[in-house]
Amino acid sequence: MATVGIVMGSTSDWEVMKEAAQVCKDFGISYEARALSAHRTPAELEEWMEEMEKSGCKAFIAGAGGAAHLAGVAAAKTLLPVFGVPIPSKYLKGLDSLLAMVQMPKGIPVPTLAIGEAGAGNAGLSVVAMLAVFDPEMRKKLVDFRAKQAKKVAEAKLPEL
Ligand code: RP5
Repeated sequence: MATVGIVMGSTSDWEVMKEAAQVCKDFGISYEARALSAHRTPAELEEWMEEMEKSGCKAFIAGAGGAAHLAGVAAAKTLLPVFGVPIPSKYLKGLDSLLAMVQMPKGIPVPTLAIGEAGAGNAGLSVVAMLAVFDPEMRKKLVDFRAKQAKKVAEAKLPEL
């Protein structure tokens, strides 16, 4: 059983999507990551999502590039939240992926993060924040993470001229 399902349209998306997996790992959240496509393997995607949901998954993170319908299709198949991560694409640099996710018509939402690694990491942190609402231990971890991050930024030195 995994708490988070991380899905991406292709194994080529892993370089970006591993940031989401890393956040899950850092916060002690179990995850299962799969490369499954909305158009190349629609049946397998549906089957995997059903299995994940049955075994207690609480949220999905979906990353795809180009005409990135994966997150929208995934959101249509579940009542669980699906966070979208636009993957940088070859010609349009991920703007196409971003618009495909963020411009979902009203009714099936895809909360969409930034293009690329920052978005993948923030998708992981969004799941953390969601779980922290009901889990005091997770909340404590998030408080510690924020404090550590703030300290690092506040103590950073600018280079001398
Ligand atoms: C999308 O097409 C994937 O999410 C990936 O970002 C993009 C390119 O896929 P590959 O041609 O590298 O398999 O479906």
